[in-house]
Amino acid sequence: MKNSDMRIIKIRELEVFAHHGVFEEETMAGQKFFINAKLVLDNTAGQVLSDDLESTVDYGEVCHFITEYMQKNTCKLLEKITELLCIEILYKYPLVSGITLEIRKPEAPIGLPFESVSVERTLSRHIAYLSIGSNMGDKEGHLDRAIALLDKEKHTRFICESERFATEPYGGVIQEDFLNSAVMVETVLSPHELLDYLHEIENSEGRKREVRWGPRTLDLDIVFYDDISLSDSTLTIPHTDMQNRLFVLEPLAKIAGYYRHPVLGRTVSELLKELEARELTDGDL
Ligand code: A4P
Ligand code: MG
Repeated sequence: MKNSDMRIIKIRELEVFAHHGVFEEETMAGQKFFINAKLVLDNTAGQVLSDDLESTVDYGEVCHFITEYMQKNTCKLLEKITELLCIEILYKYPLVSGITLEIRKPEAPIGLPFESVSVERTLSRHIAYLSIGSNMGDKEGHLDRAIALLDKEKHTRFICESERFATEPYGGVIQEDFLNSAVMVETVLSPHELLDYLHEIENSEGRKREVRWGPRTLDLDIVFYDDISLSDSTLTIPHTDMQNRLFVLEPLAKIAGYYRHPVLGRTVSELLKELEARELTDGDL
């Protein structure tokens, strides 16, 4: 990201009296915490001259939100409260795309002279588009439960799903028809963490990896993650074969037709049209 495209709001040494800690004396009596936050706001170029609070994030409101969240929740570990607060702020303030938060505890019961201890965490919010499919057992049920699980943990939020399409199997394995859709999520996970989480969800629906491209209770693939392009031994984003798959493009066009493939440089709707044209030509041969 270019520096001119972002704005940074910093909050320094916000003092909050709260009850986080491992020891009973900490959770009972409470103590002072100091919070430092750096909020990254994207795409603010057009708003440089705006003098309107609506065009930015109200730091006063953020300070009150942090104070209330710190006081309403009690965690043993500074790590946990820091993580939770980062996630809550990212989801509550859509203009904030990234945050670095430090929580300092100057009165931690250490029994030695020290100035303070603190935990710092940096997290960013990302948009991912997933392709989801099932061709075994209760297909609708597998998809329903996958979507509920995508929204269960704090690190990932379900935003929307396309309609579901009954599709013929792609890839040459003779098997039952699939039920496919596309899903948009917001997540603070990295691409590999998201893949691990999708595998957990697949496993919870009894997914077994027996035949490549074979029958499956549930398959969750990452199609896009922001506009990144990456490839290693476990993960390729955008999904390598998405431009050749009607069962990916057709649902995806319903929720992200305008989304531009970062490598091919064409939108999902354009890729869909091109694939349909290719399939028509192949059918004519
Ligand atoms: N992997 C690499 N990149 C990704 C990514 N972007 N998203 C790796 C998810 N996984 C990715 O996948 C094998 C490995 O691919 C993963 O462990 C991950 O490290 P898998 O789901 O374990 O195995 P698979 O699904 O049998 O193989 P593959 O090649 O991923 O198949 P696809 O691409 O998932 O296709 N026809 C219709 N109509 N509808 C379908 O949904 N699905 C498939 C499976 C075949 N035919 C279909 C459908
Ligand atoms: Mg897969």
